[in-house]
Amino acid sequence: MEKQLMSQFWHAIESAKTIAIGGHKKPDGDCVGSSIGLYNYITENYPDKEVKCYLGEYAKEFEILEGLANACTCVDEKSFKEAIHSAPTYDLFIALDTSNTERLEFFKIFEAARDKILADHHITNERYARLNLVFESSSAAEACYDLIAFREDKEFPLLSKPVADAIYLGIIHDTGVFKHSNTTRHTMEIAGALLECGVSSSKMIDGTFYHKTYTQNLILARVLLESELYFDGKVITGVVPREYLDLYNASKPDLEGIVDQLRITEGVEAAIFAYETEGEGNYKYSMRSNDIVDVSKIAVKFGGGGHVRAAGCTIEGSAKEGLALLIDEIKKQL
Ligand SMILES: [Mn+2]
Repeated sequence: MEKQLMSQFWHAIESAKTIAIGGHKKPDGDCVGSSIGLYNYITENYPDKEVKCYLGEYAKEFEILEGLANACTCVDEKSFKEAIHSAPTYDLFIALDTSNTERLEFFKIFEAARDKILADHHITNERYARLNLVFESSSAAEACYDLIAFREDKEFPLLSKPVADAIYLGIIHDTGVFKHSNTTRHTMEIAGALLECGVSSSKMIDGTFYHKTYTQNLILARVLLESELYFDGKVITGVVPREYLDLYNASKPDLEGIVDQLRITEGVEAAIFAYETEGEGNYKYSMRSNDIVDVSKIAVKFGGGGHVRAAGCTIEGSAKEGLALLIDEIKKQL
């Protein structure tokens, strides 16, 4: 990343008195980790600034992060509306881990802010802010680390535990605990430096990544039981209709990780996981691939986005119709 852009990023923060940090809808570990990491760093280093994090409904496991409860405004739909309604006009909005404005959960607050900047790692980022820093990084959390390292003027600065834990959490979630192809030497070196900051590594990995609630296990089991294979087992699909959420008393965060379980099935190249969104009769699709298929290309075709090996989109209509369209696109690449 160009030094000039990074210096402009910090200049925007320094020039603002009130700052909002926000990420994408259905916040995952990277979205929460990068937001809280940057929040903790700014509040530690600029105690005179008023900073608030705006995150949608996140998984309970992330409460492991120090600062999360203080930082955040919102966890459910009711408080979401209240937060939008009562939000002041911020001097600066920092959007993290979000490739376009449709994906940005608190777009209204972003729109109203006097200045807007973003830091992201999605190749499909639409550069919708005044200042756009799109890193070639494993995660938004890794991008935040590089931004902090730039400000500290050290390759591997010593960070406080609340900052280090949050960034570590973001990295492990977007790299699948350092196993996805987006993990680089730099990612590992940062992780090593974070260990020296006292990160609770096994607590973060087990507590937020491998740990599953009983509800999550039940819904995962149901999806696996009903999963379907195509093209000699190269493609696998799994579906969660709205009624399953009620049946198992589950919510959206409980669906996290299901697509990865599908992807690791022997012989599978690409996995599609579909779940019905509230009210509208649409399905949201998460796609993963192992070696060949560029799922980001497919997602973009249907108005979504993401990465080569992990991407998503929303398609109107039944899961059967949506899956047929996506399977057809995958077939072209196989
Ligand atoms: Mn991310």
